[in-house]
Amino acid sequence: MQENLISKTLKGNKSDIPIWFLRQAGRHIPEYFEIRKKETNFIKFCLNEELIIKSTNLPLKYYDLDAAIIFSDILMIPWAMNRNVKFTKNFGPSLNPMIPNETNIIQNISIFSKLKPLKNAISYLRNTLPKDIGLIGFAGAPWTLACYMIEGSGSKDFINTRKALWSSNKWFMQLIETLIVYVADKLEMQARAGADILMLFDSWSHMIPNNFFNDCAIRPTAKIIDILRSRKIFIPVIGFPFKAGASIVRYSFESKVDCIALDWSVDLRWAIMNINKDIAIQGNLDPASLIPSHSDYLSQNVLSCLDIMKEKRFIFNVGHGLTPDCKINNVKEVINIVRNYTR
Ligand code: 1CP
Repeated sequence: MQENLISKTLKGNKSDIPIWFLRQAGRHIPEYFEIRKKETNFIKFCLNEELIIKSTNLPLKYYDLDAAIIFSDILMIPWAMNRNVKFTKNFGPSLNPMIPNETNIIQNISIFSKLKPLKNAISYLRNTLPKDIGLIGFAGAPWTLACYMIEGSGSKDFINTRKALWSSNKWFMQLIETLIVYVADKLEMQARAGADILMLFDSWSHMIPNNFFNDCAIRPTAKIIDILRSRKIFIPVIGFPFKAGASIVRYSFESKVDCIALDWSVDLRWAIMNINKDIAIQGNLDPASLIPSHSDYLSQNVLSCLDIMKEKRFIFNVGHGLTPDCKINNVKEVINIVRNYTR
């Protein structure tokens, strides 16, 4: 039985470089829309065991990857918390916005029973996927979930969320504390069902005012990992503090993650000098480099990332999700370069 390369890298191995792609299961593969047509309501899609399994497996049909990421969405926790989450075509998610100081934050929700199809799909996938393919479970980090829950949708600046942080701080931190437990529950459920690796997406961490970065990103992440370890879940956790700038240094030392995922704006040479040397690094090709039909810079850039990370525990990935217009041939070219690279 062969362990997957990502788990090996996360545990200390430095031989071959593993590769997978953020948002690899979604919209850049035309066949996804065939599967998606079977259920037009996106929440119901994320609760349909058979469709979760098909979507998770889809990228493995096209690419030689080291992992599958379970098909779900970060907003399934707010959905389970009865925030009336809906996805509208060409608009994105909408939720009932939370009013600062509203009292109904603490609800005794059972993530385990609400997200049972996710659990069943993971068990099935772990039993059927080859052992050398890692299965990644994930959740949104508490700050990013709070952003959507207070704003009621996506936003360019999450002004209402930031305002609530300043004006109703005690309430805001109570919301973060509640989310910490639900996120830990969702991650625990995925680990128990068979996930090999967990990932926490803090996609809006660049919206956190600097003086609150510890309270809103680092401490909640450390607390989630403490809860998991206290529940005897010891699989590695990858943290993704998207675009958080220099704050990622402190995050790398204090958040207790086993690996930090870097966005495309981070200079890898700077990262290896400044980031905690005891954790692995994942990243950070610009997903936009996979859009043009032909680019002379693509292979050059992939090779330069590999050369910089030659001596490090490194997982090759993009620095944010693949976009719907990403070209399948470009993804294949990148995989080829990484597979043929010798350290
Ligand atoms: O109809 C559709 O198909 C909707 C598009 C879609 C898809 C394919 C959404 C709505 N979510 C997903 C799946 C998804 N979401 C996956 C797994 C599949 C994959 O590999 O694509 C993952 C890992 C996510 C995670 C997610 N959802 C994040 C974190 C990662 C990131 O991109 O920063 C975030 C922020 C979301 C919220 C979300 N869900 C969907 C949309 C359109 C959005 C973004 C809205 C916004 O811009 O604020």
